[in-house]
Amino acid sequence: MNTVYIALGANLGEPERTLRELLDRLQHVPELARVECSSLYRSAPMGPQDQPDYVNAVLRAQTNLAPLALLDFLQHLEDEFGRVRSRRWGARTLDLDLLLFANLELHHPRLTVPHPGMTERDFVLVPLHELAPELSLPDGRTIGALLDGLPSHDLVKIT
Ligand code: ROI
Repeated sequence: MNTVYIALGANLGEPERTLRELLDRLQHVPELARVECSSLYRSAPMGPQDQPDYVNAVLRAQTNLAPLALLDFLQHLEDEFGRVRSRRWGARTLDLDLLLFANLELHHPRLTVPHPGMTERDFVLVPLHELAPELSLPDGRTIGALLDGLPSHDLVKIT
């Protein structure tokens, strides 16, 4: 089994409800074990500002899937939970990003791990730090140090 971290984000429809339904579902899928989630956070959109606020969270799970099989599984869930993609960096009903896969560094046309944007995103680092305060990236940087390097956090904990 490998430990994986996955970022959740949604800002269309009822994002909080979408994430809670997803989390319920993930407790019962054979692909993932020991699913644990951070609090949910409300965050202002990064990118185009003319879209609703996001609800973001990070989950940790154990899996026997290989990285690309896990990616397929996550993309399938995005489709199932009604992803609507209008434009790059536009609003979406559910976005699932594989952040970390064990201590692996992977560069594949379909998948880069660690997720390249994660080190600059408060809506990823804050929930990740809540879930795993001692965690570090494969290159040795700690989540705490990355968080200290961010200019400010603009996140409100929902639960
Ligand atoms: N902004 C926030 N706050 N949360 C997200 O999950 C998110 N996802 C995105 C972009 C459009 C970059 N902005 C976001 O894909």
